[in-house]
Amino acid sequence: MALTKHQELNEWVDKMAQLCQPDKIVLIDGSEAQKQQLTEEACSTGELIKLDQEKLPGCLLHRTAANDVARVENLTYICTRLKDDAGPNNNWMSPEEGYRRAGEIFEGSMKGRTMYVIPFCMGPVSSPFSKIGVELTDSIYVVLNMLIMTRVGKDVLEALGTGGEYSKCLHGKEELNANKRLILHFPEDNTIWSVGSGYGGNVLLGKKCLALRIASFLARKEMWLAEHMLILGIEDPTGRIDYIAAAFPSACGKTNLAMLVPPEGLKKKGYRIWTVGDDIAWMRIDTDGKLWGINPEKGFFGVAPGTNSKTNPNCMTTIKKNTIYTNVVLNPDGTVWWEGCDDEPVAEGALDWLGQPWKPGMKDKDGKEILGAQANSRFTAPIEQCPTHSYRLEHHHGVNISAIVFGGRRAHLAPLIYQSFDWSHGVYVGATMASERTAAQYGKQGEVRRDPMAMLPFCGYNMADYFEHWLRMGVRMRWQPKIFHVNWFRQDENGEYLWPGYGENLRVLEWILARCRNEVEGVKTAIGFIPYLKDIDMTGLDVSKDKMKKLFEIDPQAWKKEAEDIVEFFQKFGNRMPLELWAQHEALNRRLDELGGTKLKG
Ligand code: OXD
Ligand code: MN
Repeated sequence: MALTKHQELNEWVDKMAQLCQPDKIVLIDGSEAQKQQLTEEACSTGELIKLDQEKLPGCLLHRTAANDVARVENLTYICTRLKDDAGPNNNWMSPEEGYRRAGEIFEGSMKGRTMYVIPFCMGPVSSPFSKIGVELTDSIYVVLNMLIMTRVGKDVLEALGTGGEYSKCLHGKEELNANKRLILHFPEDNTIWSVGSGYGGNVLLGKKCLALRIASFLARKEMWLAEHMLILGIEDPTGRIDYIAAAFPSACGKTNLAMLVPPEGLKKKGYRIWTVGDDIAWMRIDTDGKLWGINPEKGFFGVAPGTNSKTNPNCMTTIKKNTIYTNVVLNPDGTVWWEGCDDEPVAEGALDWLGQPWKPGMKDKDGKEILGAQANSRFTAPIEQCPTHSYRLEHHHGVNISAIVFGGRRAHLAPLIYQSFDWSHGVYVGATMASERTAAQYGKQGEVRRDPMAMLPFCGYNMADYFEHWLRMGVRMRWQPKIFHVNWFRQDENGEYLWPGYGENLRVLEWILARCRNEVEGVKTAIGFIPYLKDIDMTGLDVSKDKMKKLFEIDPQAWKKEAEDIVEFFQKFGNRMPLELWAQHEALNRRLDELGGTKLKG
């Protein structure tokens, strides 16, 4: 019997099966029974470990290979016919070379294994925002993660019908061999091939590969935005909800911000936060001329270390059941542990993320502490388990976006918050974002790298064209969201954080809302508007005036230096770079000369 009613899809699955030569092909139908059966199978082979089902019902643990713990930007390629279309922001290979090189690795790679066929939908099934994909994989871990992260199964095939469009996604573990690892995107063919890895960001192909790289390419063609952004709603005591989309590089606290708990001091104001998404936003201009957004995902794939009841209590509730943990410590009682969680590590009998006996305080031969959980260890959990999840998650047209926030991890330079002068300046602010590298990426941690709109690793085409696209989107909108930049990570001269972050960030979001509603004035500086200090509600928070001053300090010399760095970055894109952004750059330089640094106003 044919696999599906979609003839072309069946033919593609056949063709990929001829290449990979699996023993069996199994269609994933999204049923609980099939999920249970696959879970049992993976537990019997050791691919997954069942955790204590009373303390952590439905929870599982997976360990990746030691060399396979993060996204591999150096092995991630955009395969367009013309190299320039991929741009200097991407590694490039021609489609012929990509299919040939990966094809050689895929050849026969699923012998003795099963190929699972996962029909999935990014976004609510049948929403005009949504896109369908089909992922072929030989990993049960991938299947079970996709069941949490995306909408999977019969409804999706129904929506696809007999001839609907879908992204062709092929994944193979191929012994998790780093020398045979390639993450290839063929945007012109709506195709993704990923081989040699088992790490989420490389293999859950609906996420970074489809929902960002391929989707960004499609979004430019179809006039919408696919962004590396969380979406949260802030409900005020009158019941009005404003939605904010915010872009931060990986591991900069997007998940925490998306589930923020109002701080004690602001509790009596009665704000409520609604979580729409923590990682990806797809946004379209609706017939009202406003920007509307959805979260195409249905789960969280979040970073475990540092997650606890203080930093993110809603997340802690979310991950107590039906969660897949990856690369954390296994306690002898079948529970899990990671650095910066609520509990003390157990003294005896724990296994580290590699499955080796581990004790707190263990050191390696160079005297460096051995981490129990891998620094980029993760949890995969359903969004509907989050106490703050938005009731709009299944709404086909999403939520209206009032503000866009860009943010980076900068020890110096960027103030706590500033607002761009207008859309075009806001695009410049996003295009010049920079952040210090974290454990989610390979490379030297702490080093500042430019990461425009937090999309550097995820923009599936030439970023100069992407900036142009953002500018055009602004022109098309009748109501443009206001654009802001935040930095929760500014430090003083002793390396101490100046701002407490987490729930206290609501104080900054409150100013953003007040600006969107034209309720407060801003102080004009060379880089944008900053708040009058009186407009940031500090009730119940003890941050000295001196620290506040430092948080908002704008050092014209340091900004001039930043501007030079920006020139170097923009120049990489040659004459494809939109002139409008160069004009914004000139204007910044002029304002730095004219206005100099900040004069904070009370
Ligand atoms: C992620 C990332 O996993 O950005 O979300 O790396
Ligand atoms: Mn991300």
